Amino acid sequence: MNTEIKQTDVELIQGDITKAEVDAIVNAANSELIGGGGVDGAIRRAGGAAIENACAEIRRREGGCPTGKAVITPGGDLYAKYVIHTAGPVWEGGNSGEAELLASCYQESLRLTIGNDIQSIAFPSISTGVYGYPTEKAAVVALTAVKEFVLQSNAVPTTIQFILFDEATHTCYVDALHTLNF
Ligand code: AR6
Repeated sequence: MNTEIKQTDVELIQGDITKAEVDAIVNAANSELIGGGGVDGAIRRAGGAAIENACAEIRRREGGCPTGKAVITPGGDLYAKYVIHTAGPVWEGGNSGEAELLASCYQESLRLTIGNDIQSIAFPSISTGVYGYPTEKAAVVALTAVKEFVLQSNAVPTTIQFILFDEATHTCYVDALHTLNF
């Protein structure tokens, strides 16, 4: 599934983000930047000590990464040169600012591509695992946030991938892309 917005290619792929051949991959982290399970665990295992060392330094310097914000580290042993860590919201029913925080994760991550020479970036489905955000809703928020960033910013990566681990998640993003009329 490919679609063109301006000069940016948005791709929805089913697969494992640790294998992505892009300049930066995004990690669905926690605000403490302490390694967890899910995609966070997979990225840290594949990337090795360079990621944990850089996260430890950010923890010392800044205390972590508040929900909705993003920080950048080297990619270590990954193909990707960088990992952008963002802390998604925990789903609490939808009336606690979850959608705004989730949109912010995507936009703050994209903002970090500027100045770091990142032409291609891959996102997982942030918050829809352990954090319990309903995937249909999260897909709409994610794609809308990316679309807004692309339309508003002058410096945008040429390739933005969503790498969705399982078929059900991939289907939700494909449906959302159609609904949003990208
Ligand atoms: N590639 C792509 N997507 C993946 C992969 C992978 N290798 N592995 C899992 N996913 P989750 P969250 C999908 O739980 O909900 C961690 O412990 C997964 O199927 O990883 O934001 C952190 O440290 C799901 O669709 O992230 C935090 O504490 C999506 O990635 C907390 O979990 C997100 O699931 C963050 O929870």
